[in-house]
Amino acid sequence: MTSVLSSLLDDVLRRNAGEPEFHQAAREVFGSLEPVIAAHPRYAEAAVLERLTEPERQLIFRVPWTDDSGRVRVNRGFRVEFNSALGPYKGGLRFHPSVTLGTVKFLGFEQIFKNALTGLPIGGGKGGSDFDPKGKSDAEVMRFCQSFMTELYRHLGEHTDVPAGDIGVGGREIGYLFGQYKRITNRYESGVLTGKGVGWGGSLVRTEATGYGAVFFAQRMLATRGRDFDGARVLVSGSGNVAIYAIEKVHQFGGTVVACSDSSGVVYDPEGIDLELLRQIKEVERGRLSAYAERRPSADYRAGGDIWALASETRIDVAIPCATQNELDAAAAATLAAGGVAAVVEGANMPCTPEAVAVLVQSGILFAPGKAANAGGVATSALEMQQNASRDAWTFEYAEQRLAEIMNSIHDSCAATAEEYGAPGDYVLGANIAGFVRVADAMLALGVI
Ligand code: NDP
Ligand code: 2IT
Repeated sequence: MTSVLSSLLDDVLRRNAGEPEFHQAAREVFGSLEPVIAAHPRYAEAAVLERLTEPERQLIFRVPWTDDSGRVRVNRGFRVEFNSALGPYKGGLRFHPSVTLGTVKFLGFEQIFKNALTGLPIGGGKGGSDFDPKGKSDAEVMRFCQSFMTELYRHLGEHTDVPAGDIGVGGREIGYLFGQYKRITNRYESGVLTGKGVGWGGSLVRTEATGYGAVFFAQRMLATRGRDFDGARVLVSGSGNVAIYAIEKVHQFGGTVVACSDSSGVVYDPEGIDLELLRQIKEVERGRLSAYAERRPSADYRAGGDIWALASETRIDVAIPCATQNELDAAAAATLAAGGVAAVVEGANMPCTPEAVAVLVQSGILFAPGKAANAGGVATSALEMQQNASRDAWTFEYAEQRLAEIMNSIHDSCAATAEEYGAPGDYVLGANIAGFVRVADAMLALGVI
């Protein structure tokens, strides 16, 4: 990194003390930008990086709600409106006890580049709360969502800021949030939230889009080495929205997902994950993964286990981390490399530590960063906004075809950009530069704002 870039990065780290995940995301992007900043002095002259790393607006608010026993509880709500050069702020809401401002800033920063890569008119933002939906009744989740939206609604709008789901926020939460927005504003403004139910303004394929998209990306990337999913044995971490539909698409492509996980343990099922059973437990019963092994004779449950360690006991061709940030470290990467894994594809946001990425790349493993590989979710959110704007509803086949085209185009633009900047096969550099150029050029055109 040049001294100018590293002193800019030092400033970002200093001004955002105590936010290690945001530091990690910023460091990764800065680590790719040297060739593009050197080739185009206009970006430095207009202080594009200084502006990109400073959110346009950061909101933190109190969310009081009453639990089923009548006790008043208080959580913290966040929305970081990072960059709107390309369109309204767009990005999910995460409800998880680990959420801090730094978490939301890392996710919002990544979202700027991810959304730019989709080629669609969406800026970058993210939000959430340290509220834990686990173990809460539907009525408690509803009261929390209503209180959260009672503050947030004034900052939203289909042309301003459009949230969606993320960890802990799915169709149920989006429903309660939309209901409260509609009630407060007296507007049926469908395009203000995405991930809605298909019966009331949602898009077919949005639920599946992130997992499907990651596998479309992986398929295109594997093809550069003459490989595909047919007959492949795959690890998918997590067992939430992204994981479930990544598993489904791998199976449709002829591969076998032999393990998945949650924060309590790992299921190893050498016959392949039974998706119907998994969906019943996770989506219908909202249960834990341990229940899967209790009902499936071929499965083995390992409490507290490490899913990546399976690569040392059985053949694994592709790993798709779909749980959370920093879930795959250097030791896990070394296990995958020693086991002969061909590709690691980030379905989650920043699941691989920087040390893990270094090990994978040095081992010659294909590596797809989340901001490219998991962009199918937000891309389909933008397609949902498009359907809402035209009061239309597309078929599943058409929406999935659009998703596949977008993922192929993101893959190809990352690959071509890496090639152009002298680093063929480096999808991290390709994604960071391709995303940066699109948003930076828009920022230049819009002036100093
Ligand atoms: P869900 O809430 O549906 O599922 C999350 C899964 O990850 C669960 O299996 C959960 O296990 C596990 N998990 C969450 N936090 C932790 C943790 N701290 N430690 C260990 N395991 C954890 O979320 P999604 O599937 O929607 O999101 C998964 C990832 O994909 C996130 O990184 C998210 O940012 C990213 N993503 C999501 C998109 C979307 O459209 N939903 C789009 C693009 C990226 P448990 O139940 O035990 O907590
Ligand atoms: O990380 C992500 O891209 C998401 N959680 C989806 C965001 C969206 O607006 O659909």
